[in-house]
Amino acid sequence: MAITDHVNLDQFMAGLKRHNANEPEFHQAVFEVAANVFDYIADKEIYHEMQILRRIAVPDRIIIFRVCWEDDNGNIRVNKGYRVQNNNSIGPYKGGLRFDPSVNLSILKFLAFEQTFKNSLTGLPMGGAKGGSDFNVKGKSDGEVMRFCQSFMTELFRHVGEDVDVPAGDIGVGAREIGFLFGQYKRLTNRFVGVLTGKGMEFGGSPIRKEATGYGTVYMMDDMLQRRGDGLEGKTCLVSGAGNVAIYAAEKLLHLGGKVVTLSDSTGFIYDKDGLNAEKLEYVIDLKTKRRGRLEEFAREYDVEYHAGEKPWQVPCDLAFPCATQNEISTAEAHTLISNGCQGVSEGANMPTEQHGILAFTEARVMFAPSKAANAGGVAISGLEMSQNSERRTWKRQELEKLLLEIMGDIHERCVEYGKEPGSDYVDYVKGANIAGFIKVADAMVAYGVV
Ligand code: NDP
Ligand code: 2IT
Repeated sequence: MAITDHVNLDQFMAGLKRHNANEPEFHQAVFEVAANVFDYIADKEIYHEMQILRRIAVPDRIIIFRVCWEDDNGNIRVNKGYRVQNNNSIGPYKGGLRFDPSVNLSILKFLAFEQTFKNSLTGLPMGGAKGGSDFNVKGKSDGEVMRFCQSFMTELFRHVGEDVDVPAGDIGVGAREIGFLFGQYKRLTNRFVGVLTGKGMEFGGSPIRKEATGYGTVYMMDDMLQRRGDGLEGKTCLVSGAGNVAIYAAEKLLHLGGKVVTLSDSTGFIYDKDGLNAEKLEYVIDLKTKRRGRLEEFAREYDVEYHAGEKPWQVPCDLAFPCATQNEISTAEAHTLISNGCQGVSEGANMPTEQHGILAFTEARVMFAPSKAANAGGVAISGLEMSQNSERRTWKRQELEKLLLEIMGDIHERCVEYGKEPGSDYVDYVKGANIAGFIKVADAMVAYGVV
């Protein structure tokens, strides 16, 4: 009998907090999984004997390094670089890079932990990782961003590789940054391999990778609605964020007949009562990805409401799509959404809802798709970008669109399988995603023995 057998959830979390002090986001992410998995494994002795939950909550390895670069005025600047290689039980480490001043170990550990279960849910062979830097891309010239990315990769290159660890984008890391990072990897190693995903189409990128996260988040909502005999047509939707995920979530909502009335950025949100259309969305894409401007400009251009320093959750809606960042829906905001009649939430961002907010949605029987299921479409197409790179060919857009739909449909089904409440029609998608994601990784770890 193992010595630490059958601790309860409180004891487990107390131990985790002791060993990972001052990492609230990491505690939150582990708690969300552990709370469901504890019950599921209660009568499954092998997972206790092999200490799976304890081992899964410790990253395989964390790399922290200095990143020096020169700004346009010749000043030497220093940032921190990170890669958290969380778990490679079911495939090479895989997960994005985030460049944002808020980046710290707690945030990257939570993201790498989440990524492990998300990647498992896709059904593709990918382990979990996350990395990044406290570097602020805002206000930097292209030359500064290039020099930073080159310096970052000059250290990271020795820890990644197409069969080892394959980073991608996340907040602050888009097509421009991936180009600089890939160029430097290729230069350092003299190898043209699929070491990053989200690449440009000219150098090994995949059709629909840039759209995949946002589209997938909407497909997940559509699947939840269809299960109830409903659909997106005519639904009033709140989207937060105005980056990669938010833009393509909004686009897919428009395709499927939803009415998107909000978008947000780090300085405020716009409320367009008439709803966005393709032309307005095109303006946002140009504003945010090419001109790197603020949504306030959109509000002026189209004469819509702009709420500085606020988030969109006070606006009455049918459906909400948080696509900006973690903990952007507070518990109080969850209650506001519920009392305003919100019927469903699909999380495009990673862990955007506070723990008690999730509880509030579940208790109110709101359809709630957690991030590790709802935003898995992005990494799924990343996985298929890896396959295409290995094959040295590019698949057709239609083929990938079909695969994305299928993968999101499978994830939805798996959530229903493990999350359907006995004696009721309600599906606890949080529970379903956590258990379904856990099983594959846990069983692989059992197969490997003590490693
Ligand atoms: P981007 O950098 O492209 O866009 C992020 C958007 O969110 C921007 O509009 C940004 O505002 C806003 N934002 C960022 N931080 C904050 C904050 N603290 N408060 C308010 N708004 C904020 O990132 P992505 O769209 O790629 O990522 C968004 C979320 O989706 C993240 O949680 C990420 O982890 C998750 N995700 C991303 C995937 C991907 O494939 N890219 C895949 C799965 C999940 P501003 O414009 O002012 O910078
Ligand atoms: O959170 C995520 O899933 C991502 N940022 C994308 C990861 C990836 O490897 O495509």
